[in-house]
Amino acid sequence: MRDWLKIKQAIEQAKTIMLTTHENPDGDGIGSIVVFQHYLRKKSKDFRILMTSQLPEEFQFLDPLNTFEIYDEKKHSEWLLNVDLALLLDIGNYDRTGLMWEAIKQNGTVVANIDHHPYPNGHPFTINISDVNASATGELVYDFLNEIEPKYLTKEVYEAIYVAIMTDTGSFSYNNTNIQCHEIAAEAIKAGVDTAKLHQMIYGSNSRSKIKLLAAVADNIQYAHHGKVAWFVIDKEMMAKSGAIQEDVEGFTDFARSIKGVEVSFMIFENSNNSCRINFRSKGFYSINKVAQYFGGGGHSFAAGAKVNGTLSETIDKVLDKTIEIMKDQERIEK
Ligand SMILES: [Mn+2]
Repeated sequence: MRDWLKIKQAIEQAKTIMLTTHENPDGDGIGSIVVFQHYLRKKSKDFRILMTSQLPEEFQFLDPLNTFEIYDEKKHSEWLLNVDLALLLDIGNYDRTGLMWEAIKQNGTVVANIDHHPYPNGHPFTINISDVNASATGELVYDFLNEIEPKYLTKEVYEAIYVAIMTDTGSFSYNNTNIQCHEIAAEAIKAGVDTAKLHQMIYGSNSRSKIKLLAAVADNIQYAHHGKVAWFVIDKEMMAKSGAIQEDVEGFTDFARSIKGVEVSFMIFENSNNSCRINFRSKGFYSINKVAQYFGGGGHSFAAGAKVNGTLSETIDKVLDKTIEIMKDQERIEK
């Protein structure tokens, strides 16, 4: 299942490589890219990191040389033509690479995918290493280096791996937390990583505007299905009033899930182009990626997302109804 030689060979055979992760990137995607960035540098490869959206502020310390670029068709399409290998990390769904995917597909680029998201409908990648039992893609990239070239597991690389695993497991608290991720964390500490400092850099630097938005959200949480569902909306007005930016909403859906009696939470975020971004979280009884998949999105059983076209009020009704319907289906199966 984890055929790392294939990845090693694909990298060896490629002269020019593109690295990317999903839009609204998280610590797992960013940390995993940083690990491969170190590896490709050691291998003297010509590579670029192209992103669909900006690095959230709390992760910018992982990119001290500003090597993460935002994909721009005008600037990058010619370079993309000559890419021999596109390496996708933690992508979940290929269309979460936005316009880049179209270019990669048209160019017939070799695509290698390393991920721990499920692919219930198959995948279009040349090489696919996906393992849903891995706590994070960071755990997989650790496994790659550990098997292929353990000497590259330096303190710096361990920092990126630790960030990937810590953020994707909710600081070792979610259901995906496993033996391996604790073992890797121990290795990171042995290598000299200051885990408390990393935690503080990521979770101890919330902006005031984020907290102001969180206050507005907390004030407007709605409950449904006998209090098992907690949901909230973030509209453009709330964003403007608080002065928050889109990245600030990361973690809000987890916050709503943390309420006593709540099993499922979701956020409806109003985008500017008559569409909404939906985030789903589950405490562990309900698989909410089924709801995300219904709306064309995807993700893990207990953390998933989707994009829905339509106005805010249309979307609220659709998403709430479907969530409860799918929860009821799962309650029937359990009985
Ligand atoms: Mn992940």
